[in-house]
Amino acid sequence: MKSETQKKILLSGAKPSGELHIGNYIGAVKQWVALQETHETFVPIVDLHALTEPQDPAKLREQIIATAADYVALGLDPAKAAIFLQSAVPEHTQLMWILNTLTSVGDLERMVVYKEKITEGKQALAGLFTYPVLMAADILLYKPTVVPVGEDQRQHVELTRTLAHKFNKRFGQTFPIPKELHPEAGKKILSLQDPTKKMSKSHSSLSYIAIADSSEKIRQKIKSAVTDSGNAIKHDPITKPAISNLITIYHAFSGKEIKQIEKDFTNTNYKNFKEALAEVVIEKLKPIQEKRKDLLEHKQKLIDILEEGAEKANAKASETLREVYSKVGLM
Ligand code: ATP
Ligand code: LTN
Repeated sequence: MKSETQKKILLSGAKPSGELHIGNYIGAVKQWVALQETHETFVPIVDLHALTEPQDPAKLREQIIATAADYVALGLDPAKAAIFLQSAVPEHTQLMWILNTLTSVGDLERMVVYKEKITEGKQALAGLFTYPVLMAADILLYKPTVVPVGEDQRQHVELTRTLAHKFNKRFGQTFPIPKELHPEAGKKILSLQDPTKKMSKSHSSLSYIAIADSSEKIRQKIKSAVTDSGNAIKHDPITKPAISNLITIYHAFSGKEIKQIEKDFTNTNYKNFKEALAEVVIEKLKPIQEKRKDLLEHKQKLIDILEEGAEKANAKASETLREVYSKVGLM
């Protein structure tokens, strides 16, 4: 038992509700790729979560397989990480039910992401409301030590910890308390069109750079990105959120320190910096896009990866669910 709680385990996931973008990469996937070397890694494509907003079935199927291609092309290694579909492991929804019986409606009503979606005009559906409980189930099933996510998911991971504490208190020690991890820079990449909002696949495509975007599109999107007043390439997220965001993207894609980037672009202007940034992003994405294209031409290989991942995930998930059912008194 003790060794299990000490084992390093990672769980995190992305929704196939659109195209994976560089915000997803910098805020989350990049960390998964680094940590798969030292952690037992579970990275579901959370397809059931995608259904919390209306999806066209044929398009959703395409997005699911494209997300699997993105995962692998971005560096997740199926030999090290279990890559699988959430819907292929029924324990996720089964544990969700148990956690639903411990979740207070008041806690769900406080979820900022839910409130924002309603303000944006999304329908107040029960699935959208209880979506953090399904996320808690995704996480707790694998008893992870770390959950690397973007900043927008902080409150959901907090709820997960609350539910783990509640369960442990009532039924005895079961779930280790997971810790969320954020990258040092880039936990919230901002929309290219509106730096008061995070980059999001549910907003206009000009506002994000998809992993699969062509060089032309990348140049165009960066060129038309909103900038702040002035012309200095200075990282100051409070007074210059837009240019700071572009500098953070440059940092994430080039590995150059932010101070160094400021120095390198001291005597230039936004236009020159944007052109340089576009080339850095294009260069970095090129081999990823080639791999992605190749994977999508061999879909059976992706399906095999997902099946193998689901098998690994299922072994762990069924063990946890059995333990949970027994502790709560189910036969
Ligand atoms: P949407 O924005 O459409 O609601 P999403 O991109 O937030 O979707 P996911 O694909 O599930 O949803 O996100 C995968 C991971 O990427 C999560 O850990 C999330 O926190 C992170 N992430 C998403 N957007 C950003 C962003 N703009 N900056 C940093 N991390 C992000
Ligand atoms: N809610 C997250 C996606 C998500 C997730 C998870 C992230 C679902 N289950 C488990 C980390 C761990 C989102 O909207 N980005």
